[in-house]
Amino acid sequence: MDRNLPLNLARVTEAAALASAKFLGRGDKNAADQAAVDAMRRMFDTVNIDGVVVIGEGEMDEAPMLYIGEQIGIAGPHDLKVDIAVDPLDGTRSVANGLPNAISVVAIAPRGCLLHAPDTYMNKIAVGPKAKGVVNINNSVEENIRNVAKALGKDVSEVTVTILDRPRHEKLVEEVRKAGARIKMFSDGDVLAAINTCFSYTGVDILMGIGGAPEGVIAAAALKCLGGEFQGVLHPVTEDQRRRCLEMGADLNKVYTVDDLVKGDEVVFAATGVSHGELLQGVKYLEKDMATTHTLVLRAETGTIRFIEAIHKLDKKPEYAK
Ligand code: VTB
Repeated sequence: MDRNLPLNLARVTEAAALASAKFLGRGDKNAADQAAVDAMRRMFDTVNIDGVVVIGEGEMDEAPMLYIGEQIGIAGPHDLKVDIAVDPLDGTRSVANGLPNAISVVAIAPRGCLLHAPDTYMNKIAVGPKAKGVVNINNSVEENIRNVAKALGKDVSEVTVTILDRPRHEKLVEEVRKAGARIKMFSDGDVLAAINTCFSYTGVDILMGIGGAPEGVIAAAALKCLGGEFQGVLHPVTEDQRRRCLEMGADLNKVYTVDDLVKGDEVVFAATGVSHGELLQGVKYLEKDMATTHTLVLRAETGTIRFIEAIHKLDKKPEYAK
């Protein structure tokens, strides 16, 4: 995989972040999402790949851009055939409501390497590299927390589990409390929450709970690069979702590991903060016509972790002006 591709991907997520951050707190999640999609799609037209979207904005009839199956990139005969997973704005509600942890995110791997996840829920567990190998999504919550505590050299009371704030997690919250660990709830964005487990300074040790399956593939791509662990079990809630999972050949009892979700070692990943978070700063508007972005860029082959801070001159990029 071209080693400059990750840096080009940073341009793609920066563009989407800059475009959607203008909608922070304006109460319009669709406008924020549309701006991110348009900007991301446009920037992809500058990237030398022969790409096909496998995780995107929906099926072709639901989404005019970045739909599943869309061919993107400007490929020459020698450019790599790749699978693309995008979430132009993970946390549309967060942006609309002026809340933290919204990101724009892209993962790319050679063709056939990213799982075509059905658009349903997935029960997930994620931990950072130090706790790799000690969790099992089929174990009890208490056992997983105890094993992570041991691996991190912490007391159980010092372990923090991060959980998506949804009514469906009431029982999980109870179990974590009973086990004696701390909880950090978040309102949206479990891709970033999974990544946070790989950086101890975010204060988060384990992600647990049910989120979107497509987001699970994107999180697994990042955790493969970061050396963390991710496990997911598909969790369709309606008969229709169940049927779709089976039609796509998915196994509802299988524990999908990082290697099932993202094959091989050639995955690259980029995420730019839209609103502020523990790991990535959101887009900040400085003096007139200036904005900053903060981007995480990862490459599994070498394991390099890059944080890129960029200052954008908005008078030269009028499409992102305030
Ligand atoms: C989660 C969350 C995402 O979808 O995956 C969630 O992390 C799952 O769906 O940011 P519900 O909102 O129905 O719980 C998002 O909120 C949006 O993709």
